[in-house]
Amino acid sequence: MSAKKPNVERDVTINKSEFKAAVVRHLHCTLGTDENKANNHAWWKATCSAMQEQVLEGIRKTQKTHYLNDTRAVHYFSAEFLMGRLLSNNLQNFGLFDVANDALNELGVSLSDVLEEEPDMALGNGGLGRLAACFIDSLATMELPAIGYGIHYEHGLFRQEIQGGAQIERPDSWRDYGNPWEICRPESIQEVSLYGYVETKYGENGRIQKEWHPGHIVKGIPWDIPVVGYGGKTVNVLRLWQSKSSGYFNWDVFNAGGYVDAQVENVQAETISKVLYPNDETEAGKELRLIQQYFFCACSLKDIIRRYKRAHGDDWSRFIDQVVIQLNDTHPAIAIPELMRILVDRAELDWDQAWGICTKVFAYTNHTLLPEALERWPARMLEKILPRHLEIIYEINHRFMKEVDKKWPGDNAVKARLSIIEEGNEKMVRMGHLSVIGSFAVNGVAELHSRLVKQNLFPEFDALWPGKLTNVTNGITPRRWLKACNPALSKLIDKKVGADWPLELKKLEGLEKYAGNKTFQKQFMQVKQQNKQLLAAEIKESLGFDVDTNAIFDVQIKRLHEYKRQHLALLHIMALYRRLLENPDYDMHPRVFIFGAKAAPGYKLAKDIIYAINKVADKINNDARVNQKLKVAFLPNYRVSLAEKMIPAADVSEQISTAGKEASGTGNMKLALNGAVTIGTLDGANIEIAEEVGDDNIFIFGLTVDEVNELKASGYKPYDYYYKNPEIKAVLDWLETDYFTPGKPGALASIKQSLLDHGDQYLVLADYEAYSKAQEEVDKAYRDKERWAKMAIINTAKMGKFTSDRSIRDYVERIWKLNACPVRKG
Ligand code: GPV
Repeated sequence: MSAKKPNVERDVTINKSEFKAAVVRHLHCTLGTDENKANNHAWWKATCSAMQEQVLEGIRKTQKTHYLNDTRAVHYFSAEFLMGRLLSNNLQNFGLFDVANDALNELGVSLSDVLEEEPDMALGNGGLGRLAACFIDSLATMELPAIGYGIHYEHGLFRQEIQGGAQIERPDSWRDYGNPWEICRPESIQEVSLYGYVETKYGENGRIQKEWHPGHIVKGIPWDIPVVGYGGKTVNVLRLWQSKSSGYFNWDVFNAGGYVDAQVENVQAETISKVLYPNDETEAGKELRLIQQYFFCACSLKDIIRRYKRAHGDDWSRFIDQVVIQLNDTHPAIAIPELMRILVDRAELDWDQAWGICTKVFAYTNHTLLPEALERWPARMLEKILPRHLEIIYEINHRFMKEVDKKWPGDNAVKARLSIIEEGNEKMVRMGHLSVIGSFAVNGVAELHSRLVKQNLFPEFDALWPGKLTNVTNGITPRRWLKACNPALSKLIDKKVGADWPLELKKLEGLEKYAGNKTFQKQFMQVKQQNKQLLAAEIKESLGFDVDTNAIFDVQIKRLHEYKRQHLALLHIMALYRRLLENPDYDMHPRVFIFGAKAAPGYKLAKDIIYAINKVADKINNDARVNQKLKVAFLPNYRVSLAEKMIPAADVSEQISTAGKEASGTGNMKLALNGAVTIGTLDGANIEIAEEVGDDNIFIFGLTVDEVNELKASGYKPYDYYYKNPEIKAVLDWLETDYFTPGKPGALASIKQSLLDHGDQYLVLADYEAYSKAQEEVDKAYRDKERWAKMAIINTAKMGKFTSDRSIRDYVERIWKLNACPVRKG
């Protein structure tokens, strides 16, 4: 039953001269250019096309194998897949990186320049979308039958520019010049209905029949993105749906002289997959967003059912053996009533039978406890867009309420808490409740988070269905996040523990015995130094100033959110600046604070914090009194490909969320894997990282979840900290002056206000002193070169647990019950 360990040996054999020939052939025959005229972009496309020959063979073999074996498969439903670039990954996973490098070299072209031509595929916001990308990498690597389902956004996450310190959003256009990886599958187009009304009919047998008469029909066009497993055997696909007008022309409107109005419907259909909502962890509440969610779920379910019927006809009895659907948060939760609709209204199964199938097919992952991220849809909106689904949700709820009454007879309070419908001014549908009720398994994404899901978010559900709520700690793919992004460290590791650690990450533990070895420490830190030089060059290119690579590279990279507390780091940076101004001999090792963060375009305070970081950076970087010791670099347009450059160069990893707020974090794992030492709170997966590396190899500070709760219960007063701690007072007051924003006093005042007058929800001031002390410990530790090298090595050595292969193994064994299906030659 368990997922087999993937095979290391390569199936694909193409040598350098064949690769060269293929690239040149594609320059000529696919791109219509030649070796003399081609620019790097053309070389990139030609190289992708040469790879794509191997990839397509892999897809064909994989699909044939899965079909012949009639395998059970997991269907990963996610509104986001943050894939990043694919060429380097596909070359690595096929074992063709060196072949391609040599081939291009002989053609007078640099592979690393060519790789830089690829636009990131940024069809996601942050951690949740990148997790989906790591998971499908692991699924293919472990030769598991799997398909990712999502939306083919025309525009992914916005491109961030910084102008005068402020974030400006620009549209992302990742496929403006064509995308060489995606394969259009017009033979699998689906139609999706929207709007309209429900007719109730009475069948011959007295059975009530519901018929949905939709007002609009849109087409879903599938684009397949190949997902190459490490070793190049299994190549799964990510299937993304693009919306198009159905061509269903509204002749009534047309004949009434409304030619333009009739065309408007086309525009609306194509709007559905136009753009990714850039809000991370905030419910949008917008009609188009709900339509996006339903659109991709309906297309995907039809696709799954078409494939099932090809093998099993109208016999639904084996559906639950063949299909499991993982819901990546509640974004695809509408798939639950949609499957009910198909089974009850279309296949004419009776309700109990249909519900029995549904509740054995769906599993749900919760990624947050933040109330503003828990999706709720106005019942009126659902009624308008999906009238039949709202009826089905009411029916699900009605039956569920009876079950609740059996367990807690007459308890209306518990019913109100558990109901899918939240009564109030406006009736709301709680998608989290629907997901828990309609799934056979529910998981959180780190031990602490899963415990809080059980204790705080869904306690009664846990009592009602013991064992349904569980934990699967997140993970990251070591292929992208070490092997590909940090080749120097990878080669050093190969020499010490062998080359199969990308498949068996626990093998990194073999490094532990060298942690105290001076020679190895030197080699390890030399690699870090090289990577810091590469990042320094990037900083110079992007921001125009030099940074000292002997300084501590202190990195905080993640979406900008108050709960992630970039402003805590900012206050501390301002305090260091102040200490240096007050005492030029203030003893600290030089440090470069490096940030990458996008703010949701409508999140005012998040944008203010970006502005403040940039303004403080300007001042510090240009102040000769301090800039030998202190620099701040905010790198614009943080994205997967930039993360791949920042992570290998980090000495310190900032993971400083308010305890209880970061469900897991995954950047924390990537940074530690690359030898960065964490300064962090006891939150999310930091706790499990601390367990792995040991207390001596991590800097833990701040309030625990229990202490946070106690402090809030006893009435937290941020002003107490302001008056008690002169440094806090000084830096907060500094924000109100025009020191950092000459001529514009008060331009940074909103941060101070949020921390004092608006109650400091995330306890920045309460944790300030502990953070500042922990940073002094970091400084002290770094100055002891041997101690630091040892810590860094142990961090890399102990990250085995956090491979996404382990997460997937957990899902496979405890939730999905899948078998690996090895793909062979031929
Ligand atoms: I809900 N997460 C995210 O990136 N976007 C969201 O909309 C939601 C959650 C993140 C969590 O914040 C991280 O702690 C977690 O590591 C990640 O999801 C993957 O589980």
